[in-house]
Amino acid sequence: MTPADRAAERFREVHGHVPVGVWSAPGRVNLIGEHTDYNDGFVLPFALPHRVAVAASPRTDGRIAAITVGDDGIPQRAEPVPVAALTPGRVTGWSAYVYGVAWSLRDAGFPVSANLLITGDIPTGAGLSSSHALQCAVALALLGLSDITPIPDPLPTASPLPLPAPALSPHGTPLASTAPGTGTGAPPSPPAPSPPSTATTTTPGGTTPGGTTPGGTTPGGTTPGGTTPGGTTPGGTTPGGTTPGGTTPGGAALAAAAAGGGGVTARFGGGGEGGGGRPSLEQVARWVQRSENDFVGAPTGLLDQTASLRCVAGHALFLDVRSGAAEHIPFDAPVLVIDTRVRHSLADSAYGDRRQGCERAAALLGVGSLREVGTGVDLGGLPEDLRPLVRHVVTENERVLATVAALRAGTDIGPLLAASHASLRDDYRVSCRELDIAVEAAVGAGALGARMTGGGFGGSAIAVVPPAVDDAVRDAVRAAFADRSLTAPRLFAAAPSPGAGRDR
Ligand code: GAF
Repeated sequence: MTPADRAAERFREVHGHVPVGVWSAPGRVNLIGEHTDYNDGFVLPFALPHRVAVAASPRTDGRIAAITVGDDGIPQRAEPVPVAALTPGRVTGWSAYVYGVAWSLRDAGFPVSANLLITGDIPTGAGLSSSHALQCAVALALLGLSDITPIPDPLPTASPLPLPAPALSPHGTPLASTAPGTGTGAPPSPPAPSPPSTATTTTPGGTTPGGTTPGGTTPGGTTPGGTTPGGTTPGGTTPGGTTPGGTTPGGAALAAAAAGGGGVTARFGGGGEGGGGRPSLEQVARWVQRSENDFVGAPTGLLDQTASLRCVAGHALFLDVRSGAAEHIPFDAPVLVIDTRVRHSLADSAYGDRRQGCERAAALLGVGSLREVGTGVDLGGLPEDLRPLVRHVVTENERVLATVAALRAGTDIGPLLAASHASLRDDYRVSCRELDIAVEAAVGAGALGARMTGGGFGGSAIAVVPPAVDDAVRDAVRAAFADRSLTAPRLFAAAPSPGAGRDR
């Protein structure tokens, strides 16, 4: 039975009538582009087949009520709350993820009084974005009860994404661009299937509201719905010939990435109201982000909500967080997900510390975000603790672009995944022993590439595993954990799956 079927059935049992509708949203893995989203950079996630489903009907008493049904089948009820009384801090635990979305949508002008029943099958606390799937499914359900269906990304209009950012002098002064396609610009206007020019990209930052809101709870243990919601990396990471000169982030890499075609591009302005007042999926992602940042208190970026809402089956989503422009890149490599079972929490201070470090570094470099820093920049003027953070973000953005180029060219992305993991482990320091063991064992047994995925500090790794070595890789990973007396990891294959939507 799918999560949507289960949600509908349990809703009827609990409320004595069928729900008006059922909406669901997937978890995600990020192929590459980690900790770049809150730096206005690039990401490349795809949606998992695992989903959170929300069965919903409107209420007439101005309250919102939520029930989750986990693996044990026992409903957990959150206290119904008057919508008008929703305010940050009023609710904690798993229900904050639900009521926070209602709060955000209420402030955006939507009626949100409803009964919600939530269930799902995304492993929680595994870095697979179960909490974002929950929030996205709730958002679509609450909008759907008002007959509002967000405008999907237009398909297909092939056009390249903008890339570019000014290189900086050692002291943070923007230098003149040295490669075509660099500049400060705004996203080029729609469909022009040609390589990026010197278009300017001023679209203000991906709009992370409330970035550093501290505190809050995490969706770990109290799983809404289901199985669980809950230095050196050096240059060698830019694959051959894609990056010129080194003073600009990816002029040619972007050109290569962007000019390839074959994908499907959706382009929006920074905001996202569509025609007739229908919100875009990009706008819904921002409402969900506001809920998570300011109601739940986790200072996350836009990667996960956007992946859950905007991914499509068979594709990875190449997203420029700064402009909101996205392109669906065909992706069919066999990916093995390795959940280390080390739980992580995005509301823990380590995530916020990294984010604050990036913001401090950007301020010291005199830029709005690290997206604007070029690969050739001398970081010697920065405090020592900030240099590796910047190095990771700058090289990771390059690697996303190079990965897109490699996917289009049909070449190996393994070295890029390896370099990403090394950078996250050594420079950004968000990996952990179990993730490193998983990555090393997978690659040692024949995976083409592997890396941690998501925020880190536990959670999951991914490996690209050709069918011929699938058994060997699984055996090697299990053995590596068993040999060290670690809890057995959960392993499953994942193909790019559909994004969020209405099920019935
Ligand atoms: C978590 C966050 F929620 C994302 O916004 C992103 O920063 C990611 O960690 C790291 O890339 O999933």
